[in-house]
Amino acid sequence: MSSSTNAPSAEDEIIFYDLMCAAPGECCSPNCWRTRMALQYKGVKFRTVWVSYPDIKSLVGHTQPGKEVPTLPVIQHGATWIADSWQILQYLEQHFPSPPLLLPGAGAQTTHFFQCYCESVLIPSVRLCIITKAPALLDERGREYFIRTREAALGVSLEEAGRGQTVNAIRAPLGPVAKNLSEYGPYLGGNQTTWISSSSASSSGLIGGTTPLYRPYWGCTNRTPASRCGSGTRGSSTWLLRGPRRRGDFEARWCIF
Ligand SMILES: N[C@@H](CCC(=O)N[C@@H](CS)C(=O)NCC(=O)O)C(=O)O
Repeated sequence: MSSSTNAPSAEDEIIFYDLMCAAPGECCSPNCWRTRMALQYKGVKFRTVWVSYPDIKSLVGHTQPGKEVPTLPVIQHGATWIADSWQILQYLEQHFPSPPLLLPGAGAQTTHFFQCYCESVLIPSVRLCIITKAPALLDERGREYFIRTREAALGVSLEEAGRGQTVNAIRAPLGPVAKNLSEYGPYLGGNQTTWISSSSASSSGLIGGTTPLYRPYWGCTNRTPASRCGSGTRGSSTWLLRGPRRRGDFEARWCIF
């Protein structure tokens, strides 16, 4: 996180650096979705700067000193720049406390645990399945960059890496999520929408955007314009973060394949 002594006011517009996708105005990055949902849920005034993968370093690399591969999302508020969706959440909670996205009782630790679970267990369980489909979501330069860097990291072609992989691999790691929801839902935060829902919605949105089987069951796919992704009235935002309309729907969406 980088900051400045010229403290920005809540009135200052936030600039949100989001990942550029295949079609203008559509968002496809699960990490950026979290931030977009938080901004929209809180009703914060912001505008988006769309950044193609190969331009991330030159545009926002200074916010992540020493990091060879800097990442999005990044926000700029006045002279203050914040990188990383979790750090951005902390900042937004502090400067735009209402409505809150952290659980009042369990606070940051439980919420952080769930985000780590999404990042290090849920998404990796199907990473090789979705990695072959992700390039189609990106703009041309982003696509070329994504394929080149991922193939270099994997040491095989994306096609080869994805061979035999299916989305069913997510069934087992989703079990505890479904159990928690059915016992304590309707939200992953109990009776209210929280960052936990937004982390989970972003992960499922990515899978929904890359896996046709999910598409009919998910309201926010890679084809959902950014303006409609968690935006509009508080009601529609809540719907997106919650995903399902009825108690128990959430796991049905996840486990429908
Ligand atoms: N934990 C980070 C992860 C961010 C992340 O991995 N962002 C991806 C886009 S979805 C990125 O910018 N990757 C840059 C690259 O691979 O060059 C967060 O939540 O902000």
